[in-house]
Amino acid sequence: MEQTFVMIKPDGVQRGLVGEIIARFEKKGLKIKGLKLIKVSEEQAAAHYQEHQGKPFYPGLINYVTSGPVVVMVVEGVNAVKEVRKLNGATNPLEALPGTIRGDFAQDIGRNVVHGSDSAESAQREINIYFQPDEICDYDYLPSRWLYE
Ligand code: DAT
Ligand code: MG
Repeated sequence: MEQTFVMIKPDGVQRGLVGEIIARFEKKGLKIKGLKLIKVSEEQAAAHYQEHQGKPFYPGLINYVTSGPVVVMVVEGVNAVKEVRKLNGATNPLEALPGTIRGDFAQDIGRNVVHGSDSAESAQREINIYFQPDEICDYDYLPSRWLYE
């Protein structure tokens, strides 16, 4: 099993999309192992987006992600990283297909509603920025036997 990190960004929370977005991950059969609503600190945002430091959109990105509460999640599945990024859709909502979260709910790359880690390694790094180990819950996810052969 693979874990990934998901964030419903401030626009997603403010626009009342939290339930809709979580429902998509649930219906896909992804196991939610951690879930909370938080305000992202400057330090967390800088650590999360360190790969983008120095790029023209970086200040706006940090401003955006720290501008209001977000929902952070630890999500598990056999190919959780890829499955989440597929459900999220392309980074730029203009290129995101209908049926994806960004394709259905966003229009602007700077307000693209949701984040998903780009690899298992990034996921572990990002989970550590936002979660304490005791906030991640291990439990029997009963649908597993109906999801995987
Ligand atoms: P993703 O969120 O799909 O992993 P990324 O890691 O390349 O995409 O970029 C992180 C976030 O930064 C992205 O969700 C939105 C913002 N961003 C990326 N490229 C941008 C650009 N050219 N202009 C404005 N914002 C951008
Ligand atoms: Mg990324």
